[in-house]
Amino acid sequence: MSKDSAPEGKPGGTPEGVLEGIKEKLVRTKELWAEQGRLLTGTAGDPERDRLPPGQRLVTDWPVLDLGIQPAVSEAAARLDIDGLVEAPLSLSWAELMALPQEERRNDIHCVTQWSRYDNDWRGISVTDLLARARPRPEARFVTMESHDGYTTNLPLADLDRPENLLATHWEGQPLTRQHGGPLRLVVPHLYFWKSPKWIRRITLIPDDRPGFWEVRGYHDRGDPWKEERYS
Ligand SMILES: Nc1nc2c(c(=O)[nH]1)N[C@H]1C(S)=C(S)[C@@H](COP(=O)(O)O)O[C@H]1N2
Ligand SMILES: [Mo]
Repeated sequence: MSKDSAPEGKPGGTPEGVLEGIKEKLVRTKELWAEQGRLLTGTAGDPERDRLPPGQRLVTDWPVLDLGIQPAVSEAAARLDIDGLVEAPLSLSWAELMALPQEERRNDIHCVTQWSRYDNDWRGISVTDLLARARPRPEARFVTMESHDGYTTNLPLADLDRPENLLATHWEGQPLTRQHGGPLRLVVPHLYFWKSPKWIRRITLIPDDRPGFWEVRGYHDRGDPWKEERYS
């Protein structure tokens, strides 16, 4: 995975001024994998029976994967907005986030590039809690999420509004490091890890699906690892 950290050329096909300096070669490689259906085993997994989804292998380290931009987001600059189709839009500062109940979760994570890591201990803020405060309107069916590096990803609202999901600030008792998305990242453990934005800035509730960075580049719209939903 460390070969992913080499800086590459300029981005192509991205909005002006956004995602400048991303690892374009890495992005192209992954797009090609998606076209070719690389890494697919063609077997369905059963979460009741197996702990490891099909085609995954277990790692004990924690690989770093991103577009090559790791924004330095200070706690003073950290802010989370929940907006769009909600009755009570939220724009929370770090202090306001810290004043909310801090919860813990333990879960397994699964990256589409085939690594899985068991028993990650997180601390942070409950997503269902925050959504309840923002009060989604009935027309809200999907979310689009934005991060400080320009990354975007999408989810059905039902996949975001699950009790195991967490807006994580800590991992194994320590503040989440910058490389893993600190100070604030989302963790959605039941889907491939590209659905868990690092350096999260905004969650917008919308009526219709809006594919994000990887989803427009051939990745699956939902990304269930048990169904091997790697690519569209
Ligand atoms: N903001 C942002 N979030 C992101 C990414 C990214 O490039 N930018 N990459 C995604 C991908 S593809 C993966 S596998 C995980 C990797 O998280 P990690 O580096 O903490 O292992 O973050 C996801 N969230
Ligand atoms: Mo990934």
